[in-house]
Amino acid sequence: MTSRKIPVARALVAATASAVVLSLAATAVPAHAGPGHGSGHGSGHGHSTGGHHRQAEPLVIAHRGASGHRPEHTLEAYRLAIRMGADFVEPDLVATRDGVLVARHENEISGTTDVAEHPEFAARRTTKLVDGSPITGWFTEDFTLRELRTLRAEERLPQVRPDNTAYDGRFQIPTLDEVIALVRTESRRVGRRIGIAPETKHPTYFDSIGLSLEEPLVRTLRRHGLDRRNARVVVQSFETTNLRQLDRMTRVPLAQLVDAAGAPYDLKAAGASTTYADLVTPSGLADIASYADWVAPNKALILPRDSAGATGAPTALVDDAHDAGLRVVTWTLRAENQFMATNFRIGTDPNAHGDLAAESRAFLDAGVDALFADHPGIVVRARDAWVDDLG
Ligand SMILES: [Ca+2]
Ligand SMILES: [Ca+2]
Repeated sequence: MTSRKIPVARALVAATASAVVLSLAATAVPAHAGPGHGSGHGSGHGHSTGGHHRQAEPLVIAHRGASGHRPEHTLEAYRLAIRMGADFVEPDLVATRDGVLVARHENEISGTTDVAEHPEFAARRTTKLVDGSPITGWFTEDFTLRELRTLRAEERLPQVRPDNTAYDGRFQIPTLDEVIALVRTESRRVGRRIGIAPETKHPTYFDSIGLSLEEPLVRTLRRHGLDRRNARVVVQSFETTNLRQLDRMTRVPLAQLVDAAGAPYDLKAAGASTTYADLVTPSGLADIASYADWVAPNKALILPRDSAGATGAPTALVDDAHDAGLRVVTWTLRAENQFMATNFRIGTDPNAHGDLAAESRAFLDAGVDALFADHPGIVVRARDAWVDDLG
């Protein structure tokens, strides 16, 4: 573990050895600290969960932008999220054929663009093995940035979010550079320092085709002056190997994503039997804390559903993660009934909105430090009310 990655809780225990360093670090922390500000005590709400004192106001991260309202991963979706009050926006990152990082949830883009309507690209439809699964469609790595620019974004869930299809065909696929520029511009406009939470998608796969994601990511962060420990940036991955690499490549905070089932593909590909469940045991969390600052579990790992599909008491995960010195961000809060536990649903229409504010409160009460949300406006209001209630 490098010294800069020492979680603050543990660092405070060892304060006799590093009191001077800590006090210097503390003076450098801005009032409203972001992910990775282990010493971000600025807001001082003093909320206590299971004996753990909350370090800062919980953050709302707009998942793929305000993806509940606009086609995901477009500048328009990110901009709307910021105007709705989101603290961070999340671009998922994949590579183009010429090695440019662009924002898409998947390298296969038939579900989120109009590529199928472009006869000039018809011959590029193909089947590839991605993380061991055969996927058929069109892939970003087969297009130059210039070619991708001729495509337009489409709503990924047209049945669930029919209103969003009004924006189909209007927005381009943005580059990481453009997302960072937008965040900078919008931060000035709204008077808040908006953060960015890029996710490296399929890093083992991209290595296998000679388009490693980490180097262009770190280069881009550096070019924008964001390769800093206190930058409002957190880089996420479902894989472990590339986060360990990034820990040596960049100063920005890192987040280990953990799904409710399965295993990190890098470990699987290496023949290891380690599962996501192993990652969130106390010893697994301690290992994550050696290279990352955040753990980002699927929300079912924090509030599991009972046989009726309702949430009850939280698991030990949030407390265990805090004990390991990690902060916790969970995913994904979405307004539609079908994505919620039964106790938050309103009516029986799977596409109608349930009580997202109640779901937000349940996870805040469970002690999470941040929430990924498709509908950031609702979650920001719920978070603000929850913080106010703390007095
Ligand atoms: Ca993501
Ligand atoms: Ca790589």
